[in-house]
Amino acid sequence: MLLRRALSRTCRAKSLRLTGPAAVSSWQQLAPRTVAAQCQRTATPTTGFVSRRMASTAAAEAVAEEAAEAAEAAPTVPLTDADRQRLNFQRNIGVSAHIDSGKTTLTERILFYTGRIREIHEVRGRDSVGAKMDSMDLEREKGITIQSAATFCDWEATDAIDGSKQRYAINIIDTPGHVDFTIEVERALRVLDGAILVLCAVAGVQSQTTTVDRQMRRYGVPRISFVNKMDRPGANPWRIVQQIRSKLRIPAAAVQVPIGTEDQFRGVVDLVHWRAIYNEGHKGSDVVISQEIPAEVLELATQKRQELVEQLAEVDEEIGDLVLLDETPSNVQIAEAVRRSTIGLKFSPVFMGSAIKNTGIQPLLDGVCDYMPNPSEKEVLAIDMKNAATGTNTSASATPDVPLVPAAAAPLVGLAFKLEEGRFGQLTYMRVYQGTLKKSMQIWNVRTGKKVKVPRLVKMHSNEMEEVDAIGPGEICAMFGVECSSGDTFTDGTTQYSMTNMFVPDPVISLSIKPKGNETPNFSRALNRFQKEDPTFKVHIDHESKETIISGMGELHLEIYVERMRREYNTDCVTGKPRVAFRETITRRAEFTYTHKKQTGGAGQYAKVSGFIEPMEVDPETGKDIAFENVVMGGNIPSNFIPAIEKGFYEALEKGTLSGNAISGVRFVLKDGAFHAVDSSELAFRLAAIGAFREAFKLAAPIILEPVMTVEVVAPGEFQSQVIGGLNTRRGTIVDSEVRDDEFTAVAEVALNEMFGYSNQLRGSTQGKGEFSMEYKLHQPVLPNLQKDLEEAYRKTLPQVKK
Ligand SMILES: Nc1nc2c(ncn2[C@@H]2O[C@H](COP(=O)(O)OP(=O)(O)OP(=O)(O)O)[C@@H](O)[C@H]2O)c(=O)[nH]1
Ligand SMILES: [Mg+2]
Repeated sequence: MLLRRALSRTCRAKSLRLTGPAAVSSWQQLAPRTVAAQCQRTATPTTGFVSRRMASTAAAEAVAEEAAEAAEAAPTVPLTDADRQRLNFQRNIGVSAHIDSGKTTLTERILFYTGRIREIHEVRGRDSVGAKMDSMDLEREKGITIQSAATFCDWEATDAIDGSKQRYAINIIDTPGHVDFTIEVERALRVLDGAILVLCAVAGVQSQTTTVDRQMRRYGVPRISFVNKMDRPGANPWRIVQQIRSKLRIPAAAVQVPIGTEDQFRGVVDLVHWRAIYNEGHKGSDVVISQEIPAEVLELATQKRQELVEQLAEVDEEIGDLVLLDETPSNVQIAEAVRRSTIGLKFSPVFMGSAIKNTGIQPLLDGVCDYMPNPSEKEVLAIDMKNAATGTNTSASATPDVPLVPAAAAPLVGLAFKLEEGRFGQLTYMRVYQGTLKKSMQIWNVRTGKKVKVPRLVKMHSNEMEEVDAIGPGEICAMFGVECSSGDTFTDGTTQYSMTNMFVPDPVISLSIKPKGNETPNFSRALNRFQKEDPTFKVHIDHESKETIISGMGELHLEIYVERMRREYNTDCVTGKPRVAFRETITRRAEFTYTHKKQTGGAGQYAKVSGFIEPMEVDPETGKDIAFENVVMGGNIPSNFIPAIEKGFYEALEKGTLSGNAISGVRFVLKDGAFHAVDSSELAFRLAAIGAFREAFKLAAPIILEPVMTVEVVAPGEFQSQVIGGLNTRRGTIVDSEVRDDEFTAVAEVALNEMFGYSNQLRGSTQGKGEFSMEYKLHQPVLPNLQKDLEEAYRKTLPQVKK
């Protein structure tokens, strides 16, 4: 406890200073606001401990000073001692990583050691029960996680300094690794305060590790790295630490050293507190701590502790100063620095273990309590829609600037981050950011302005639920019977605070679908449900062919939904060939001046808009490459018509004129226009924007883009030339390759259009021993001959213009 109290105090004393190498600052550049805010937040006093343990006047003064500071930082409702006491022992963490790295297996151990489940069941285990968090039949059959699952548990953490025990409440979300289900990771990380990044001790940083890392940066999520599968032959945690530094560009260092290798792996040396930790007894439940470091790892441990201090010196001022003075930091100082720099997004401590062999999991849980932020240590900002609505800003363009405080007495603000349609109606997962959500309470949906009552409130334990009466701030829960969309914000009606939306990637693949035999209402019921639950799954009717088209993140994504229609809705379907989701964009700026005018008897329609469109790159922070800007001066267009023009622009983007695919990478700048007191309307301005955009689009040298994927292949070394050859024939560019003992990895960039049938080819050329994963990288212009073919094919589908 002393440790954690001291930590918060030291961070307050130190201002944030970037002392690290280029790698550090490049990591920070991605979330500078969050970093600064978090260090400031780390200052939040842990009065709960302080009042219990410090009696001196000086200490009391310090507490008062800290409370004053906290009140300043949180102008609304300040945290009370009771809030702090609760929040200090609350953690919300995600488990995220590449496919098959052992996230669900790890979570199963966490549930077992915390007493949430009585027995351990393995993913694809022989007992055919399956892991708790993979509750869907399809997940158990395929041995993969498809949906993220939430649970909660209590962990009695051991304080490393004084050995006291303290109970922590931990909410955990186990996420899928397959990139097809990436939205599940996205929304989990959107609402979590910290994460465990799991890595395989042999394969290390893989393609989806990089994706997950990007998602963590997007939401400023601090992460502990966990090198799992230490029991595997060829396990090498030091190579993985190196990869975290070089490939993910995060300063990282091991905080443990393994005792025994491969099948002899039996524990870890805790480098921070200089002690050995072994797992013994039934399923490793007995944690044996010894102050004696085994002789065979003593030298390595000494060297790795030194490396840890050196890494910390790069990112932490206090350790940096000590190292400069040639002083050796104490255990407490090292622990403080690890926590400070992890929460400050400057460092990732690396833990190691083997989930399957039940080794090293309890120390990881202690690490979550020691080094992950509590909910008050992560800055959360909301948009005040009252302000946003009065300006010309829409919710999409407003910047969040209202800090939320996880005080139980503050006005409620919660985010619905995930929906599930269940037998008892809609289940809505909520993260409560401030205030208290109570059963039977009236809450307001900020987007729709509708008031609803909360009929039932539950805490999720995978697919089971536990009824609760109230949920405090900083917690995760689910509500039953509240209709809403994913991403909606709820308040108690006293504020109009709205949380920003999460990043939703565009679908890359689509296919036509129709029910076998006659269409029943179940067909559209299922599609509606899936679409509501999953924002990366889209359904539309192709007006030319009249087919129902479903689009998603990959073949597996769509395959799972087709299978779920059969199982859950009794609807067998026939699907067409998967097709790539092409896009259109512009390559140069084009001006527009467009008047929409119509006179049909009564009131006419009149709207004039002028401005320009220009190419736009993806904004690395928001992931957006479409923007609407309004710079109209002097009221030439009344501000109430501006949203209609924005709407028209977005409508025009839905279908490009070259190939009928959606348009992206465009900024629309509205400079001027004119209106008529009687004939102007929202409709007229919307149509004017569409007309203006279409005209300008033709002049802006439009092109067709195709999705290019990062493909990662892992196969035994002897097949290397066949695999590389196969990727080359698909016009792939090899960007990275690595040969390990008897296995190699090749990473290539290949157009998705060239990837159909690759799994069969790979199986054939590697005797079934090769595996691959694929992730969307970017859209690139198609080759001229393909552009010609696509344009021609699209022209043929259009109604013929009479001569
Ligand atoms: N050797 C070894 N195998 C492990 C370990 N942990 C998990 N596995 C195995 O790795 C496979 C994948 O485990 P999961 O827990 O399903 O992995 P995951 O990361 O949840 O997978 P997805 O959710 O589908 O991405 C299973 O066959 C596990 O038995 C470990 O520590 N050592
Ligand atoms: Mg899993």
